[in-house]
Amino acid sequence: MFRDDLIADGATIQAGFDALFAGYPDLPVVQGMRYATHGGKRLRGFLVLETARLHGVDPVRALMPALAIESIHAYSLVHDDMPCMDNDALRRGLPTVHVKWDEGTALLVGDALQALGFELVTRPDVGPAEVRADLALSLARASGAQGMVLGQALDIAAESADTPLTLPEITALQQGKTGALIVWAAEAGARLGQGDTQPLRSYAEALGLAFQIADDVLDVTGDAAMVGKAVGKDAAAGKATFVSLLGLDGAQRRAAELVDRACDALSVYGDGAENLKQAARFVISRQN
Ligand code: GRG
Repeated sequence: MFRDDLIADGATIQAGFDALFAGYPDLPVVQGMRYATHGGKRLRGFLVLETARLHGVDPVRALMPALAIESIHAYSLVHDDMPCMDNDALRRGLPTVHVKWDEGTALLVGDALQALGFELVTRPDVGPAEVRADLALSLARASGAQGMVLGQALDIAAESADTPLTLPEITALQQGKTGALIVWAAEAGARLGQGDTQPLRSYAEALGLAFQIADDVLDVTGDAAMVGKAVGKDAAAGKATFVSLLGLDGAQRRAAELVDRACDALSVYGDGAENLKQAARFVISRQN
């Protein structure tokens, strides 16, 4: 059920981007936006659509927030891959935007995707004005200097630090860098339905950390050529990772504990949250 829904939601999100960009001019920046929003697991968009279903929200209202979080996520990847940051040549197994086009285009693609995210959550069909304002405010906090950008800044600072990060430090870094957008995506359904965000926040905080630990595990165990990642790049650069701090077994155990915690947080929803529980298990069993 979860895997079918992830695939179906991924197709809905792709169709949404196709329809959106059909009205845009055929310029390199737009080609880059299409390219950067194509593919990926669509986990964040799925979380928006699934938590909206859980709150009985009309799927039409949830589509733009789902596209918004995938757009912000895509912007972060485009900028993260640039030579001034991680300098990666491959993303999702394909050349990164600055390699396929150039650095100036990649900068603009990221900028435009970020702006698009905020445009999409404030579109009239998303719902009442107070809901759209709440989505925009929380998305700004999750993606900016209190969220993802903070995590990225801490990551950059760690590169020139004298000693590797401790476990609490790397946890705080990843809560911003990867966790904040995942939390926003999971809370979005409750925000759209004007319900309680707390259970979904608890779920997503554990899920986001499990996701990042699984990412560090995959850096060591995964097939880099398949997924376009540098195996153990952070560890090779002397940076602390969950695997370097906890060991491979310890990291896998910690991720499994976090998935249990994520599932426990959903008890208030009863059987309705089965898909979200399966999503949490998927996050630590995925191969890319
Ligand atoms: C440039 C402001 C700025 C932030 C960048 C999110 C981020 C911060 C950098 C991404 C670097 C990275 C590879 C982090 C590891 C975890 C992660 C976010 C992986 C990519 O997310 P997936 O696996 O990607 O959901 P797909 O391709 O499936 O969409």
